Amino acid sequence: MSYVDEVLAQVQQKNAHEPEFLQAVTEVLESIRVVVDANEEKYRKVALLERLVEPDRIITFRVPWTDDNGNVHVQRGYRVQFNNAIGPYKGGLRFHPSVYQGILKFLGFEQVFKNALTTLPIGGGKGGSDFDPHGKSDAEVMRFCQAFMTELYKYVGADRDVPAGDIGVGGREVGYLFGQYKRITDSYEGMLTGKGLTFGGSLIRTQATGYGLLYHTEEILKLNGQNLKDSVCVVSGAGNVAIYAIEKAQQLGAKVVTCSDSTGWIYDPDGIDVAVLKDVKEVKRARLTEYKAARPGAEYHEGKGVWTVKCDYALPCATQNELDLEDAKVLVANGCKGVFEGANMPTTLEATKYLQENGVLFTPGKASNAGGVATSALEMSQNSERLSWSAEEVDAKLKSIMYGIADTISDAAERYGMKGNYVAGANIAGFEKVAEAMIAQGVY
Ligand code: NDP
Ligand code: 2IT
Repeated sequence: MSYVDEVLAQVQQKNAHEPEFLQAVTEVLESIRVVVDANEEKYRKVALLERLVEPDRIITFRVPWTDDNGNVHVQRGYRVQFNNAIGPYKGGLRFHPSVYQGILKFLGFEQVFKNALTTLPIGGGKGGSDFDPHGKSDAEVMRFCQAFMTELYKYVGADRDVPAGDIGVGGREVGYLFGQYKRITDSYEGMLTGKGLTFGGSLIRTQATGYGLLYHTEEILKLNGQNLKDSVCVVSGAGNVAIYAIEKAQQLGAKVVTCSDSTGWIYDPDGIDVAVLKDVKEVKRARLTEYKAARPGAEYHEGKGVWTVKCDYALPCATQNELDLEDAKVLVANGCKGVFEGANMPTTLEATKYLQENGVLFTPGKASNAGGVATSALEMSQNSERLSWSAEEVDAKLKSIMYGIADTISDAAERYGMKGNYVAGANIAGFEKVAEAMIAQGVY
């Protein structure tokens, strides 16, 4: 049996109850097969793949918090410190009722390769809780964040592990988490990113994932003789990534006609009004029915449906496995020419395969959404030198990183005779860097 198949079988056996983690590992190991086959003896000798698929450690803890009526609730908190071969663990925190160890292991594993692609010195990690911020008051969110950090502070630090936001964790939550760390440790350090601009945050971090996705898309389209101007795009999600992806797509001349949240979706034939969307989601924290109320020309539909709208390009920006084989078939039938992932692993393995086989340009989240964590690393740099860079400076660095990633994954795919297979390119380029660092540092 080949080394890849051996390790895949072990991973399946040991992690049978973590389907998202199995999916992420399968995608990566399948696409680095050619590199592993060429270096089998060298990698086997140091059990490189076995070490790559096992997190350095997983911390699990109880998070008790008190609601506004004085009732006490208990949530589960986690931090998965996956791999720090190329820098301190780095990756977001997710607060969502679906969170369990398998989701955070998949996200931490993806983060290892994504962070390698940014070219910046950051390892991979992820954390979070099954806490649901929907419908909670600010005071309840604050008490939860304080309780969460009261345990997490023991394991993080500016040179050790630097969390940030993800689903359900934005500027408000990062502020409360930072405040509690500062209070407990009596130190003021850049141990979290996505901070407010008055206390060490970086300009453009809020916009970075969405803007970065579009810079990446621009470059991939350029490599393939296409561009966004006058194209029609569909976007899913209505959170941090989706909002700034829509904003930048419009700035680049595309018309974005959809967005979605966890209960329904919007079709706005005149193009999404970003100011209205920000007011509904960032200020009021309301449902998309409020968007419809403010835009009578738009349609609101319950459930899932953005992939049924005819488009040139699709940008999934909500959550994992939100675009399946049936959706991929509809996109292809409607003439979609490219799918660029803003979320982490939003496309199932079957859908990815179908899109690639039908000539649709496809880039995986670990490449196309890396702008968020890259700008987090720029925030870490600014914190270390105790300076703040201008928005223009950060945006220029973000752009150059995202163009660079597109070129790197394109080159890596070509080097191994898989031109245009950006999934293979991203996994190979990320893996090569991490593998070299792990081998150089000895067995641990
Ligand atoms: P947010 O919490 O800001 O937004 C998530 C959006 O997706 C919301 O509109 C949410 O609906 C919607 N949604 C629909 N279905 C689900 C579901 N089943 N689970 C969770 N959300 C759902 O998160 P982000 O925009 O930050 O993250 C979106 C994706 O991008 C995630 O995959 C995340 O891992 C990834 N990502 C985020 C980065 C960042 O910097 N924030 C960086 C790189 C990747 P509702 O409004 O009803 O809550
Ligand atoms: O998935 C991701 O890359 C993020 N949620 C951002 C992580 C970060 O540390 O900025």
